[in-house]
Amino acid sequence: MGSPNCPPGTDPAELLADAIDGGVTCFQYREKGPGSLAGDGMLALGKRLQAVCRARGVPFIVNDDAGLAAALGADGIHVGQDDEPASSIRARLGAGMIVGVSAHTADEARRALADGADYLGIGPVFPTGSKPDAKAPQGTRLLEELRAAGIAAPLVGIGGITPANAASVLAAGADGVSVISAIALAPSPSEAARRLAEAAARAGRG
Ligand code: TZP
Ligand code: MG
Repeated sequence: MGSPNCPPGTDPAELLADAIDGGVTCFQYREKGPGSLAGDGMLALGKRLQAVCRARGVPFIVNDDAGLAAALGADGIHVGQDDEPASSIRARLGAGMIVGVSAHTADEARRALADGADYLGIGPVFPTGSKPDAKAPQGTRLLEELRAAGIAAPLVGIGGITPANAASVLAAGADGVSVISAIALAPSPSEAARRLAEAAARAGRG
């Protein structure tokens, strides 16, 4: 989540605190799209969101921007297929950094794991309104394929996931679900997070 994902007039740090209190176990700072902050503003919001995560013992991961991840001393970085491979990011940012990679095919998934990715983001599972350049939704097919192929790495489903459909993503083999709008645009972010955490617990991944 980043500031453009939050309802107008909402403080992203307050929204995040509410969401973590409801059950979010990992946070990715993704400051992207129309109206997003840059430069000092992006850094300042990152510091505030990181402080919220630290106070609650939740890992803070930065999307895309290795410079920002290093400047903040983030716990991890998440990159896409067009970014630097996991191996060179880790070489640059340090062995202790969590490195996540988005994968849309089994080949991309295998390559990212061979490059040393700690976890994979798999999606978009369902249609998403939060990423205009997202690839076509693919359902839970790739999650199932990766598990059937014996891949045991942590997999996180992403794209259009809600408390109502999370169970199908977890049943397909995801270890967790990653959401933006289902929490950030919910009438109660903490309640939405609580319902997602319950779905994970019911699937044995709480
Ligand atoms: N990558 C694939 S879908 C997506 C990203 C960043 C957006 C997910 O947002 P939402 O609102 O949970 O569909
Ligand atoms: Mg990216």
